Order: sequence, then structure tokens, then C-alpha cells
Amino acid sequence: MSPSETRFNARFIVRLAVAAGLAATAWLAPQAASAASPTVDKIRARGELVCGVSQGSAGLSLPDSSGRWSGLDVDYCRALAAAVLGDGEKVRFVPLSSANRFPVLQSGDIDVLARNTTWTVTRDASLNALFVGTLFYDGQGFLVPKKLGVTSARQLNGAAVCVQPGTVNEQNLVDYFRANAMTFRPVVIESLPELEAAFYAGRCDVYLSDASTLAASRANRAPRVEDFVILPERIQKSPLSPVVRNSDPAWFQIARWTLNLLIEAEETGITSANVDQLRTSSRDPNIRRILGVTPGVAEALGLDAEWARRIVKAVGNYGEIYQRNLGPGTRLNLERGQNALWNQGGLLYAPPFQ
Ligand SMILES: N[C@@H](CCC(=O)N[C@@H](CS)C(=O)NCC(=O)O)C(=O)O
Repeated sequence: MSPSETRFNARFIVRLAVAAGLAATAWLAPQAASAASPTVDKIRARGELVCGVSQGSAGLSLPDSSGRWSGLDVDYCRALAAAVLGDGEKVRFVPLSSANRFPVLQSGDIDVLARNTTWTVTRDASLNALFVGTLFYDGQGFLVPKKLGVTSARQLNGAAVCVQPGTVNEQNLVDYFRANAMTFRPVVIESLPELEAAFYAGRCDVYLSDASTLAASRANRAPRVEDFVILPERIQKSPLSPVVRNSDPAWFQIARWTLNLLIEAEETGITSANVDQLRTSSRDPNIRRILGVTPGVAEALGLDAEWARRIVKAVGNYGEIYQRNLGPGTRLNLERGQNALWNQGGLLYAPPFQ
């Protein structure tokens, strides 16, 4: 090798080393940015994630006769457990009422609240809580017995309305009747089973809630499903979101990007059936980033590279979860509607996994 070649090689090696150093720093940067999460530490020390759910609303969170929970909110918590504990089954579900859900979240007794909770500005800004993102786009509506002969909410003047305290439903009820110059008689009952028993026994004419709750109630509790109708009006938007405390930003990021991962996996065609194969053989740069073959995403969140694969393996993508719990073929039989992907006429949209 001539002296000039040696000098060239030496310069090349130095450049290579500098480039490698820069690359290493570039990858270190997101790692350094991902702060440790006290909530994750607590979950790992405990060996299970504690998830606040409803006391029973089919499709969202409901235990079966053997005590096994299922539903969209439930699967979201299983996804979180798969991400941070490596096992979607390591979740303890804590049933909460409408009224005690926020105090229990604030007390630290649960790691996340996934309980058909509507995202509103006052809740977001004043409860020391962070809303993770919309897991289900719902709307508030009315369930009535067919024999009432009512086809529109505008015909409900003077009705007795069953409503649960501690919900946004109460305020929506007052606003809607006032705005339409109608009166109503509230029948306020805290326990959902008692409220439903009262409604189906005819103690109130109308049951006001999220349309998903009404569909679940009618499917599971109505003496005869065909005797009850959900009126067409949706009197208020009701985006349902998981909630975490605002004291742990790193946990909030994991919670938010777990939801986004479920949506992004559906959009990119990653399913529980093909995720292992895609992880080993996909050439698609986006899929490789999502599944941690190309590093960056997991490191930014402070998770290991397998987190996304484990989530999809445990619960499937958003579409699979929806189909299993709420979609056509289930007792709720709800079309995707607003809960379809943004490129299929719905509102679900995850920011890029980059
Ligand atoms: N999405 C509304 C309503 C949530 C809610 O608590 N709905 C009641 C039905 S009206 C429910 O799910 N109850 C189940 C339970 O009490 O366990 C909110 O966040 O305020």
C-alpha cells in the first residue's frame, strides 16, 4: 500500500468512526429523552397492571360467569400489560362506578382508567389526569320502549328519564331538554343494574347514555330486544378515552402510543395471525419500524423492541378487537361507523411511527 493510500484509508477510517459516533448519538438521543416511568416500575414490581373498568357494560368491559373480563376497554388494558409486562393476561380489573372512577384514579390505586369515560375539557384540565386519546367514538342517545310510540327525541316532553349520577349524561340531559323547551323528570340511580332494572320495569320512559351502553343494555338486559328502540338523535359527542394521572409523562406516552399502535397495526395490515412472520420477513420500512426491526420507536418510549409484536399477538389490531367485542356478529352488532380508519370513512388516525 502506498503512503497516499495509507493516508486515504486512515482518513476514511476516521470519517467512518465519526459517522458511527454520530449515528450512535442519534440513536442515543431518543433513549435519553425517554424518562423512566414510576408507574411502569410499580407495575413491574407488582407483576400486574391494575385497570379500572366499569361494573359491567358489554362490549367495553364485562366479566363472564367465570370472572374473565372482555371488551374494548379490557383489551386496551391487556395491550398495555403486553407492552410493559410481556404478558397481556397480567391485568387485575377493578370495577368502578361512574362517581368513584376519578377519585380512585387520583388515589393511585389503579394504573389506568379504561371505563367508557368521555373526554371533556373540564375533566382533562381539572382532574390532574391526562386523556390518552379516543378509543371509541360514541354519542349520547336515548333508549325508549317501542310502546311509547316515539320516533324522535323531540317527542320526549315530560318524560321520566333514567340517568346515572357522576356522568356527562346528566348535564347533556338538562341541556337538551332546555334547548328544545321541553321538561323532564330525572330518575337518578347510581348503580347501573338498579337503573336498568328500573327502566325495564317501566319506572322511567327513557334511558339516556352513550349509544354503545344503550346497545349493550338492550342486548343483554331487555326482556325482549325488539320491544326497545334507540332514537336516532345523538345529543352530544362522546369520545371515550382511557385516562392516566398527569404525574407520569412517560407512562402517558406509553398509554397513548399503545392506542396508536393498535390503530396503526390495522392500517398497515399487521394482525395477530401475521405479526410474527412480518417481524422476521417484512421488507416494508414502516412495518419494520413499527415492529422494532429498525430501532427507534421502542427506545423512544423506553420499551424493548418486542413491545408492539407482543401487543398485536396478545389482542390483535384495533379492527380485530372491534370485531371481537362490538362488531357485526357480536350481540352488540355495531357497524364500524366513526370507529373505522380515517382512510375508510372513519375517524381513527394514528400519527406516524417514525
Ligand atoms: N361516558 C359517560 C358515561 C359513562 C358511564 O358511567 N356510563 C354508565 C351508564 S349510564 C356506565 O357505564 N355504568 C356502568 C357502571 O356503572 O358500571 C361519562 O364518561 O360520563
